[in-house]
Amino acid sequence: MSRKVTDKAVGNRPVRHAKTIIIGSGFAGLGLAIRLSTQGRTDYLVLERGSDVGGTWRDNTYPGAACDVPSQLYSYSFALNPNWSRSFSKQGEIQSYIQGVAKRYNVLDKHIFDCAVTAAHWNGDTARWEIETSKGSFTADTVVSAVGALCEPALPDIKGINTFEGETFHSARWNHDADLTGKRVAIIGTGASSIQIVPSIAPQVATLDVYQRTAPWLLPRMDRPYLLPERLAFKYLPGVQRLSRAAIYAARETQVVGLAKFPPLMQAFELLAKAKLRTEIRDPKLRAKVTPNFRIGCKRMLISNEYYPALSRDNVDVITDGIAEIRSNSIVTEDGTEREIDALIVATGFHVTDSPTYDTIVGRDGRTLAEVFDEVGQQGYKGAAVANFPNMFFLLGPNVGLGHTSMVYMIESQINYIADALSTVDRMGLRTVEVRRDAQDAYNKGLQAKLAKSVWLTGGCASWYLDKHGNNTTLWPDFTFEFRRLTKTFDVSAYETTSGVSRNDLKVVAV
Ligand code: N01
Repeated sequence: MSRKVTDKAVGNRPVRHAKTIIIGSGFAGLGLAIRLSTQGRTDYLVLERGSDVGGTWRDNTYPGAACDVPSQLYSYSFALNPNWSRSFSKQGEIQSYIQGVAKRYNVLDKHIFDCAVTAAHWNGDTARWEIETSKGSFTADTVVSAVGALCEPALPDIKGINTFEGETFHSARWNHDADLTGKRVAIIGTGASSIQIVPSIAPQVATLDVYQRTAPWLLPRMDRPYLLPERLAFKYLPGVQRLSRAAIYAARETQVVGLAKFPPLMQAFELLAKAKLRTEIRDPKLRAKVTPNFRIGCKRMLISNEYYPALSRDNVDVITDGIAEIRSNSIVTEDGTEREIDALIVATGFHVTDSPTYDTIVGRDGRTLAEVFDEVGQQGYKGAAVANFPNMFFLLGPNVGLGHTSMVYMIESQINYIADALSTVDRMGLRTVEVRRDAQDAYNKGLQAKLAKSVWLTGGCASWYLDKHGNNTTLWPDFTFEFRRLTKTFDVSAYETTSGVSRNDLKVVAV
């Protein structure tokens, strides 16, 4: 096994160099690694802070963790999985799929695991990124950040939360050693993670207090096991699986019309969700508590057939009074009620528009990504580049997220773009490539004009889709095939470039 990277000593400290360094090996980073390998590129490394591939599917192991996008869409187009056991896959099956693809495409020897990136600085003199990690220093001509938006758990800023003495953990860091059987448990949050956790643990715990700040909209989960004939057809007639995938893709794409273009159409979904609520919650008081007060789609639409029945259980209580304080063994709400608990689960989401990773990336003018975003908001160009950060690309950067279909589709669109960017840099002999500010501004003006009429901005809710400036800097506001078209090839004309490559000062070694 040999990795073609270069090695240069700085003092006594070896600095490993690779032409391209990818940070993170979830669906996005791994997908790009596979593309580079299949193009015959050997001069890249993937730095992954975890000890395995999979990203969010490696980390989110909470009870009930499963995908809310159909299995057929939740795979790479170049590696369809005929073996999905159900129409909506569970976490373990998705993680096994990702691990299997990494092995099959032989890219694991390009990975350095347990390697957390702590800083990345652009050095304009050498035209390189200097990267500090828990496993030493690296340099790279180009860095691709593939860390994703849902990787840094957000803890609520609630008085006394650190004084709680019982078992406590975030949904994305589930402590499987903690036995919740027969315990009095509280869960804060009622988002996509919580609605999967609640029905999974409710039968096991003594009591479950669900602290709800905003009631989510729920739609039916059309989940079922695949029948043997279907699985055989997927396996031996790949065209059948492609057809099934195309049909699911097309059906879901119709949601864009209501979500992004004409929100009143979302009322149809609202009617369905209200009917579900009436059928599944018979108690009018509980039903009133969990009835949302915003247009469906404004926050992520959730799917579950078990959540409402779980809330109706005798040992489950939905608490809508705000949390005033957390004490060593209880939660006190604003009405003064104190409820004792043994364990606290925090399902309060992630740092999306304020990711701590933004503090660690320092661009051309010495400002961090966090400082740049603080000023203008989380803006980028095609979700793949940010002005002031030369030779850096992003997978799952600003305004690439979706509320209705598979992120793998967006990731593959971005992989096309970035792989073409890297080829263009080579072909044109470019030393640096940085998106032009005016190109980025024009792109964002267009995005925000589209977003202004979307349900995410008109639907009357607060959500993690919006940044502190009130702009939606997370979601793509159009059909996903439109994004695919936009990212088909690298548009070098939108970038400032410099040429002249002379990087032969480094010897090539095998590590
Ligand atoms: O997080 P969330 P999540 N006090 O941010 C509440 C993806 N995902 O981990 O709505 C009290 O959605 C907050 O309340 P409010 C998916 O993209 C996918 O559940 O802000 N409550 C909300 O109820 C998803 O969108 C799958 O008022 C507080 C909850 O915590 C994303 O991950 C499965 C609070 C946070 O919900 C995140 O989902 C799971 C506070 N201080 C997740 N702060 C799939 O199936 C926050 N909350 C693919």
